[in-house]
Amino acid sequence: MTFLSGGIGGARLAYAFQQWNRRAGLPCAFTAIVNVGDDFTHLGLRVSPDIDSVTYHLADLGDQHRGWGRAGDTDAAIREVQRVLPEAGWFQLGDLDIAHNAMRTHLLTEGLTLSEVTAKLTARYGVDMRVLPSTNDPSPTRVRFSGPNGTSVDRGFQEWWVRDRAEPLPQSFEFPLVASTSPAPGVIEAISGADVVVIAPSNPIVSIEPILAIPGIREAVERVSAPVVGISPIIANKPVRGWADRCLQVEGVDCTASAVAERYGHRNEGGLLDGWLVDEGDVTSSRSFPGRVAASPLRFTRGEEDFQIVDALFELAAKCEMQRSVNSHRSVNSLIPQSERITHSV
Ligand code: FO1
Repeated sequence: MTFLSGGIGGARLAYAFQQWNRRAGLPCAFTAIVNVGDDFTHLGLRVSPDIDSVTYHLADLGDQHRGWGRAGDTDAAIREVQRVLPEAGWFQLGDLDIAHNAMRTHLLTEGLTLSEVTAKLTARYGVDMRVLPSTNDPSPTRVRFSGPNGTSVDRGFQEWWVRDRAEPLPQSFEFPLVASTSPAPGVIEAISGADVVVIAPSNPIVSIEPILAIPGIREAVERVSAPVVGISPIIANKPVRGWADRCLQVEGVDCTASAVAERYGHRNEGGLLDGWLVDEGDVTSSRSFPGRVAASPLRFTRGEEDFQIVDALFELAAKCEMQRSVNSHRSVNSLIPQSERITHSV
């Protein structure tokens, strides 16, 4: 079971998968492929926010209110930065988080790849789920703004998202280095060998798209024989958190569960999804999506609702699997002369 993850929605899904796996008493069968487009160097530290959100949630160390950083962390270091160098104090790195990012920076400087650093740090935090960066190559998300007289400027993602609180609305999001990246070791195999591929309820534009844009990843998802199901990051036309609505607006996508499903596309029409899991209130409006649509409560609580979401996801995946095997049977059948075809109703 492999899932594409970014931001807080991906981290909460990772935690739900982990708890479901533990309740089932099974060895961990999940692999997270995590966005690295948010990564940047700040105060000399190499920060990987989406990898850290997944790691902290799985290690039960995450700040549940903010969704990022460490629970109960102190802020002596960042307050000193704000006192002495306020222009660098906008990114709230807690003291333990600084230690974590210093360890990442130290290991990277020693020559380890981001995959190796992530494997080492997640193991040290007792995390048994496999957490893979989408790529080991730098692939920063940049935010482009049109300027006067046809000029334009771009800004780092974190500067826009955190320092500038997602203001103003940009002209576009760009992944300028993505063409020269390659999937991190194990990523393509984790997709092609999966029995289910899940797209987490992450920001489709700045969390999932940067993963799919890594050469080979979108193609692997399109080609995989397993069912591909997504979880809507939008409930009742509002993002569960963050500014996904503003990001969707930049790409001309309505802030609705069905519009996001259409953006990912249906497998039979060259898209990615076989199935789409939406909040109960969004089922009717999602009828336009040609794939299978299923309903579930979609707000993670770290309690019973999480198990309901995972169960609903697996039930949807099983139905999509059945549909895919019927479709492939039909397509194989169509190659067989009519007289020799096996015909049975499913
Ligand atoms: N998000 C914020 O909105 N404000 C912050 O000050 C902030 C600090 C921060 C520090 C470490 C880290 O791993 C994540 C942090 N985030 C912060 C979240 C970060 O911007 C993520 O990239 C977004 O949540 C989107 O994934």
